[in-house]
Parts: sequence; C-alpha cells; structure tokens
Amino acid sequence: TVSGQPRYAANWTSIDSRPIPEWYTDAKFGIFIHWGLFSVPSYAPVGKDIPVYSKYAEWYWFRWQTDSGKVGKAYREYHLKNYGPGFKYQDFAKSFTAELFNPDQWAELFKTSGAKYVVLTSKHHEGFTLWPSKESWNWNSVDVGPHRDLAGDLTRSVKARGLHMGFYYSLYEWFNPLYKADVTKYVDEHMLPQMKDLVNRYQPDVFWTDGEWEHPSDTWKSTRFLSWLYNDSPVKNSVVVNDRWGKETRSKHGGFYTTEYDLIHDGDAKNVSIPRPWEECRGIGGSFGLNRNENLEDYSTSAELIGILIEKVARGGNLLLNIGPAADGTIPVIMQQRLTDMGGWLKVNGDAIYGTQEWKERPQAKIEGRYFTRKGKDLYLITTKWTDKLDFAGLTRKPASVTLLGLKGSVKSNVSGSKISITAPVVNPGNMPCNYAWVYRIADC
Ligand code: FUL
Repeated sequence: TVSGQPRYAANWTSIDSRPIPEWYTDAKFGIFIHWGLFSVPSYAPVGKDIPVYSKYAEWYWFRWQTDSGKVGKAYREYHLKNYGPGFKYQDFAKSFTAELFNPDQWAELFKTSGAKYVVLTSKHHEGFTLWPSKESWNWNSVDVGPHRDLAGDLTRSVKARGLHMGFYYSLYEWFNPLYKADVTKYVDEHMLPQMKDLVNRYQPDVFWTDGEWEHPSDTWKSTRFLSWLYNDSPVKNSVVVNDRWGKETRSKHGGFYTTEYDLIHDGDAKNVSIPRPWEECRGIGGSFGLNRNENLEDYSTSAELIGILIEKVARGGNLLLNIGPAADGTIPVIMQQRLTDMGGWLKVNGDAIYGTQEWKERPQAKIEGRYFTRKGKDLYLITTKWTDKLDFAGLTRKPASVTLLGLKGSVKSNVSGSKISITAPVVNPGNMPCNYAWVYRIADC
C-alpha cells in the first residue's frame, strides 16, 4: 500500500485481523451511559423473579407495546396509571429536559472514578438521537426535548480530560416504519449515514453497536462500514469496536467480545475463557437506563463493584460499568458515590489493574477472593479478604521485593523454590491503605 498501512477488505477474515489498539486493553475500566427518552418514565419492574433482560428500563416502549406476559402487564398498568390512555411514547420528549446537565461535572466524575473511557448511547433501540442527526426526522435532542447537542457537549468535556470518548449505537430501531418496511433502504439511507456522521463529527474512539441480532451482518453491511472505519475514517488508528455486528457475529467477529451481566445472549459467560480482548457491561443496579423503581438493595455495593472489576481484569477483560442519568441531566447521587469509591480504590491500586495482563500460569485451585494480574516482570496478588498469611506457587525466581500497595516499606515473605508465603503486615485499622481489596506487588519474579 502507498502509506505502508494495511488496508482492510470488507470481509470478516480481513476485519478480524486488525489488532485491537493497545489503549483499550490497557484501559480496563470504562463508563457506559444509557440516556434517552426512556430516562423520562425511568421505570421497570424489580424483584428476584424478574429475568435479567426484563429489568431493563430502557426497554419501556417495547415491553409496554409488545410483551403479552406479566412484565408487559406491569408496564401497561404503570403507563396507564401515570400518563393516561392517550399518552404516546413520543410525548416523553417534552419532559426530556436536561436542564441540570453539566458535561464538565460528568466528565470530572468519570475521571475521578478512574475510568479511562466513556461510552454514551447516541441512539438506543427507540431511535431518538442525542445529536442533531439529519436522518432522525427531527426526532433528536436538538429539535425536541433539551434542544441541545448532548453527544457533542459530552464528547468535548470527556476528551478535554484525556479520557477516550465512544458511542453506543443501536443498528435496529423497534418501531421505525422504514426499518420495518424496507431494511435495505433503512441501512443505506438511515443507519449507515448516521454511523458515518457520528464518526466524522465527534471522532469517537469506541464504536459500540447493538441490536444486531435481527439480521445477519450482510444485511447491516457491517464489514463495509468497518472497512471504511479502519481504512479511511478520522479515527482509523485509535478506534475500537465490539462484536455486535449481525446475528452470527457475537463472540466470533469484530473487535473485542462482549458479555452482559455475565451472559452472552442467554448463555453463561462467567466461567468460559474468552480468546480475545473482551468487556463485561452491566449496571450498578439491574438496569442500564435509570430505573426509579429500584431501591438500595437492588444496587451493588462498592465492595461488590470493585470485586467485579478485579475479577474481570484478572481474566483478561475490561469492565464497562453503566450509569443511568435522569432526564433532568443529573447523575443519581448513589451512582456518583459508587464511582467515587471505585476511583479511591484505583488511586491506590491502579498499578495492579491498568496495563496488566491475565496471569495464565496462575495456580489452578481457586481461592475465594484471590486474584492475580501481571505486568512486565511483576505479579500482583489481589485479595478481597484480609488474611494473615497468603501462600501460592508459580514463581520462576526469587522476587526482588514484596510490597503492599499504599504502604511504605516491604512486607515479610518466605520463598522456597516456586512457592511463596506472604505475611500480612500489622496495620492499625485506621491506617489501612484502602478498603475493599488489597494488593501485594511481587516484584521481578
Ligand atoms: C442490550 C440492549 O438491548 C440493552 O438495552 C442494553 O443497551 C445493553 C447494553 O445491550 O442488549
């Protein structure tokens, strides 16, 4: 090629051969944001008997209209009671006001959380866009609702803080008449122009597609879009994409693979090893879009969230943790608190997370609460339980030192062959370097 850069052809073999830019596999932690008209009703049923996907408040319109079961009934009753019989989904637009939206404040919070990238729903399955898309038929956040380019404003604030900005984009739209009448026309005249518009306008480093499952990737013309993205777009060197490009592509094609609440579609993803950079996405509660019907017990604690981050990273994955802002542009305080807590932990222990790799040679026997990561010649032992003694095997040589992150000086250890036994330092509870989980760096081993 003229420039020396490889060119990618519009087929999966070629698209899949592109290495995933390193910034992404080093980043480990990102913030997902589900924001749209569903943030107005911000309702879904809750409870242990409700299946994972039925707890998603961003599915309000679809469940209300099409779900004939118990879950649909809950939405219908809620809607009728609170908005009345003549109230259409489109009528939510006037209450999507974002009057308190302060993108600098959001971006500051994301920075504080220790996340390295942000992924915003530019358009969810409802079809409403958070940017002034010419193809949206005026159903966007500039023409109605807040009258503001929400995607553009957030992009500017996020990038200004050195974080990577990305977009979620739903290929399909539940009720778009063009999509239902003529999917090829929809792809050519609506979807592909919108996707290119997003990339050209805002230059996102993550392009996170979804809603792929109704059609094969040929129908979506996915490899055609990706070859443009990788060869000729303004983000060709930095952009990363996921695996949601057609009904046959998940965990098979694209960039990083995705799991969602530890599922791949309906299959358990928790204990499978994934042969590719991958990312778990989930909410702090059981929903992506804000669900005002959730209570404290529906939210994960900081300890749980930090545990999830550690577990994913130790298995070579990233965590894309979701928040659901309110229609007024505020981020619920409980979500702010969780993100701030995670940032506090990462400030002390980030060395064991960012830029690390899975330690594939780790001891086979699993010990609850114990994880490993690796970076260069250093090994990190992460434990979510404070214990006086920690033993394991697998060293290739005597380590140069053992330290507890956040504490000065070295920690007592005993090495014999490949085995090491670490004695936890005696620390006053008030002087612990952090809460929730602790990290030993076993240097040069
Ligand atoms: C799903 C969507 O259907 C959910 O609403 C959410 O956006 C999630 C990240 O992907 O499959």
